[in-house]
Amino acid sequence: MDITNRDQIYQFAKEWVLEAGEHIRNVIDEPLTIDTKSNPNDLVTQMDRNTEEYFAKKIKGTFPAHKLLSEEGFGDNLETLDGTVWIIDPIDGTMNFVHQKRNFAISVGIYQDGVGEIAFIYNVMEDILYHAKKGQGAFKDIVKLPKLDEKVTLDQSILLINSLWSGENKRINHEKIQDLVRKVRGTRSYGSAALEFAGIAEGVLDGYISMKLYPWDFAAGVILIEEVGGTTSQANGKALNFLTENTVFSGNFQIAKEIIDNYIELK
Ligand code: 2AM
Ligand code: CA
Repeated sequence: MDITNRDQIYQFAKEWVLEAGEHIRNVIDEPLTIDTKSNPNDLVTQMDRNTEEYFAKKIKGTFPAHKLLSEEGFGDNLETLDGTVWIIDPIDGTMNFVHQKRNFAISVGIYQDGVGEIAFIYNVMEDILYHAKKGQGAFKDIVKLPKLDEKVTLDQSILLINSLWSGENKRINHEKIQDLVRKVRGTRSYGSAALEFAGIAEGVLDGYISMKLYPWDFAAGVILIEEVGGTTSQANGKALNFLTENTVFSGNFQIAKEIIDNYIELK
């Protein structure tokens, strides 16, 4: 992707993200159609589908050769990341969207032959746009985010951790996670992977462990984190697979190795 081409794609993507977000804000108090997917707590609404369809139409209408990898079925069936691929979660944090009407995001990562080039994470209700172009740093609205703190230690860290504890997931050694929870300064769970990545990029959170994320949950986040000098991988340190679900560790390099080597034991 050459620079001119990338800037053009970035401008379209930004316009569409902001427009989709504005629409959601305008109709946030209207009644919602809520369905469930893989389980009774895995929610999807008409707004998730409509927003994804909006992006699919815009992308295919403007860039017919580009491909779309997305959550709600309007994307392409991809077997590789060859070419220009938009990886989109129309609403990341659907449970928050339904229950709280806030704390959710639109997440858009644009990849060229598997390399992350452009990222947007839009906190819709707070109207805050995190964005990045590869090699040019990460931004929160117009403010360039500094590189992550190189001096942070595990016992000064805030760790994002979600329902590792729940029945579905018996693939992790919970005793070691309990040791980790005792070791860090505090834990948080926001319920939107995209906003959790954005918080790490901003330097207000230091590490994130999830046992199950899909490419649309992390595609934009990976790019933002890389631009501030952080790292994202599977929870065992291996490279992410952008075509399947993954376990995920993301965070500050200073604590990544320590957590992955000493506290995350996958079975
Ligand atoms: P979603 O809201 O787009 O489904 C919640 O901790 C985070 O994990 C959200 O970013 C959520 O994305 C993601 N997630 C991935 N798979 C999920 C699932 N099966 N059920 C609930 N959240 C899931
Ligand atoms: Ca979603």
